[in-house]
Amino acid sequence: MGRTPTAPTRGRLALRGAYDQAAGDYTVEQRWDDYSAAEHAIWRTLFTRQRTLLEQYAAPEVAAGLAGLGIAVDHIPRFSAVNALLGPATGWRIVAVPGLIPEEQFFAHLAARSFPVSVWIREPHELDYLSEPDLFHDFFGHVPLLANPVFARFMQAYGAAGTKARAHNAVHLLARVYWYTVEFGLLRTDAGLRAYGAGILSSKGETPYAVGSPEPNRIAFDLERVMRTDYRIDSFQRMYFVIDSFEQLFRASYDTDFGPMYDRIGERPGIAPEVLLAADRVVTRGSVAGPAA
Ligand code: HBI
Ligand code: FE
Repeated sequence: MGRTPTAPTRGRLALRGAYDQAAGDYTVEQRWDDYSAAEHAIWRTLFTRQRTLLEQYAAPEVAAGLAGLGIAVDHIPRFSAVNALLGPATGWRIVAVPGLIPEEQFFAHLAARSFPVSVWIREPHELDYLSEPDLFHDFFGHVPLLANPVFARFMQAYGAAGTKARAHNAVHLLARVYWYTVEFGLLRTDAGLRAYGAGILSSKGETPYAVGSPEPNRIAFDLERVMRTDYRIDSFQRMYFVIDSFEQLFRASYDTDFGPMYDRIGERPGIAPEVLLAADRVVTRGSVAGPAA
């Protein structure tokens, strides 16, 4: 490896993780014994609050994953204990990282079935919002579905696609797929729409908003449509893409050659999330929708 990891930049934001202690693949030790009582209490507060929303708003696979991985309310999870259950379930493991890591290493981890989880947890004044992924977002939002075999295979295929996207200069297109599925995806179920995206599930406000608000647009998932759609990082989403099953997501990422899509979309400007197209299969037309494009 031979090079010292440096913190990736995100605009002008300084990232707060201890990057100087990371290995070449950006992993660090979790050092569970170093968490303070106050940090465990933050976990407890966030976990309790989000868990109560799951039954009404989340894909049932999320609660199943939390239960199957033995995640307790009273303390920050020990990654080693989680891995002892996650490995046998799907072959995945979680690894500790200082925070956001560069795309290249992020994709490489996913392709190798390891999911990077930030070691630090937010402070009391940040319970409702923060701009970097912390342990609560990474863990509560992402890890439960890694216990689902189909979703886990999708994540691995996504990571493998990352390497190809770099060669096509299309990482920004693949990032939109991640955003609109892994972070902000909705699933159609017999009981109605449910959230499976981590950005939704780790947010107290966006969980009911994504599933039930009349404001955002919601349209049926279509891979190329997703790749063409801009997203916002500083507010609740104005567009959500709805999948019918995790199998659909896996098929879309595994069977499709993204290369021709990347070439078709190229550097064309993205479609604003408020905009609905004639070809969209609209699930709910939001109050943010502009005139038909
Ligand atoms: N690093 N720790 C961490 N977590 C992420 O979700 C993450 C990242 N680095 C890059 C990255 N995500 C994005 O490029 C994704 O859009 C692919
Ligand atoms: Fe995330």
